[in-house]
Amino acid sequence: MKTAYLSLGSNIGNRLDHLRQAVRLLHDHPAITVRKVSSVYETEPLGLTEQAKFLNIALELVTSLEAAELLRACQSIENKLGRMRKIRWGPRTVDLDILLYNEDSIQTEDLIVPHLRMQERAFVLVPLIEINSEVKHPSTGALYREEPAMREEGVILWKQIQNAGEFLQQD
Ligand code: PH2
Ligand code: MG
Ligand code: MG
Repeated sequence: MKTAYLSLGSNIGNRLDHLRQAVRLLHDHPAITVRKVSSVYETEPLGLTEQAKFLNIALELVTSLEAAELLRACQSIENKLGRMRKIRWGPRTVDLDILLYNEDSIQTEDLIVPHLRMQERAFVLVPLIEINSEVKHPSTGALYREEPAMREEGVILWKQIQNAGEFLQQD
């Protein structure tokens, strides 16, 4: 079994519902168990700033899938939830990014782990550190909690979550 950390984000429609459905679909996968879910944070959009605020969470899962298979599972959930809006070519309702996988460093055409620039993004780091404050870069050993981006503004606790079960069960 491998441990992986994911970052999830949504900024369209019922954002919380999209995150919850994505976590449920992950957990329902026969080869994936979602172990921890962070609180939900409302975050200022980064990159393209002319868009709605995001809800972001991080989660910890264990899986027998290889990293490439986990990526495909994530993409299939993105497609499934994106399609629910029935807007052709419309924006995705949920984004699932693999941050860390089994302390591996991966560089393929489809997947780079650790996720590029995750250490510069408070909307990734703050939820991640909440579920595991000891996570570090697999090759440099740098603790993510010590990254300066951790102290950036624009990441607000929106809904406190105590455990994964609670997150999945709420209406
Ligand atoms: N995702 C992006 C671009 N910008 N900003 C926030 N706050 N949260 C995100 O999840 C996010 C973003 C592309 O994946
Ligand atoms: Mg992303
Ligand atoms: Mg993505």
